[in-house]
Amino acid sequence: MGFVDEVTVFVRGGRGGDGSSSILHEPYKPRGGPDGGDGGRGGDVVFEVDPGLRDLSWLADHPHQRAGNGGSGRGRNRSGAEGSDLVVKVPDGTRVEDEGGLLADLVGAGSRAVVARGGRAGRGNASLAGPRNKVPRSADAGELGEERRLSVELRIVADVGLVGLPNAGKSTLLSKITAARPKIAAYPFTTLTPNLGVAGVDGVGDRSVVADIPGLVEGAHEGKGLGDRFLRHVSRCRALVLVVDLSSPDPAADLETVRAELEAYDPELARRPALVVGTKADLVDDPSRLAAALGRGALVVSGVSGQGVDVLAERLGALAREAAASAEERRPVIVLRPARPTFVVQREGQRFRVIGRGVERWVAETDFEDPVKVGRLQRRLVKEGVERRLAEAGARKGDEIVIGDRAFDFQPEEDRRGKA
Ligand SMILES: Nc1nc2c(ncn2[C@@H]2O[C@H](COP(=O)(O)OP(=O)(O)OP(=O)(O)O)[C@@H](O)[C@H]2O)c(=O)[nH]1
Ligand SMILES: [Mg+2]
Repeated sequence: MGFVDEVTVFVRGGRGGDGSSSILHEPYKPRGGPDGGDGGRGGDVVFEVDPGLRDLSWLADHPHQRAGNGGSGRGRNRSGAEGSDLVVKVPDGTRVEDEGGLLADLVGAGSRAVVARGGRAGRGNASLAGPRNKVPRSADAGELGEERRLSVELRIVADVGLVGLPNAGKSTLLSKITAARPKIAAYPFTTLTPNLGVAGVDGVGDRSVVADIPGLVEGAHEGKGLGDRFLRHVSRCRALVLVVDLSSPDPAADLETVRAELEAYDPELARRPALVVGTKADLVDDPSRLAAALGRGALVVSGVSGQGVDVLAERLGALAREAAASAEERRPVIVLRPARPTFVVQREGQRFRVIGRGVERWVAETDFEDPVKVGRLQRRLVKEGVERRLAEAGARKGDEIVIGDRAFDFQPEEDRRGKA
């Protein structure tokens, strides 16, 4: 029932399938070759915009999302099946962050971003065979998928936002210019979550998405009333309609309060294309005079008598058009992080520690009983630049190196080669 616009979710890409270690045995052939196939890659967790969704409540109820694991490779060069991707539908305007900051800001139907990559597949002994080792007896293990804790937030995407003090008459106007039927009542904070409607459907003015934002009070930007929870939805509206109750004791002061809150939250909001609307005209004697105090171009309307509603609908269309022309085109933002997790080298007294999810994982996945696998790990670390960075950090031959919960002696490759 409720409207959820903030949620924490845990996502995990599928594990890559293990490579197979197999030797072909054929009758009447003296020696078969390695024929272990590669594993299949792990599936990704993908977020994709579905414009039919209005909030994040589904995710709130299903906070753990995992993609499929890759299958293991098998003999006769058969590769493992690929893990299936998991596509999670999210509403338009979903922003995704992890500890490292913004990951994706998904705007527009069909926008998608990979939020947890599947692990790479392990190679089978057939593809590991090379001039140095023609018949490898072992294969690679698949890599674990990425695992992330995500902060997911919705900032609704609308052309026009209706903003004003509580009880000003915003929801009433939304119900007049769109087919939306929000709750309307004679007390403040009737609207607790943003309502959306589409204006201009019947040909009056341009088609535009209008959001009715819960009322703002003085101090909203510092958390008063419903606070800035809803100001962030305002931030994505291209144009604003400032709704003022003409029957209030001081309409001009009300307008100032709303403007000041927008400005305090984000100075850029105060510069957005905006229209001032004085409503409840039916309740006052001289609405035009009161509206004049709201500045030039302020409209006079009444949600009850219907006065001025058609003019409002037309002006709204024009405002949305003007805002769309001046605003940047809305595009999804997807932040690309380095494909491989990076690492850092830290000195701890006499020893050196290498910290990085990728390298720690490689070490954790290596079978240290198997010299072939240890050799492969070494080559992988060299290729990743671990050895070079250790040397730069001052590590000398024989120094203790710690990666994850393993300790090693530093043996730079040049030395190993020299000995061989
Ligand atoms: N007489 C008169 N009453 C109005 C008019 N517009 C709204 N009202 C009344 O004012 C009250 C508040 O209207 P809403 O549309 O719920 O106001 P709101 O700005 O959405 O209020 P919140 O959601 O609480 O922020 C209701 O009792 C409406 O019937 C109007 O033009 N004339
Ligand atoms: Mg309302």
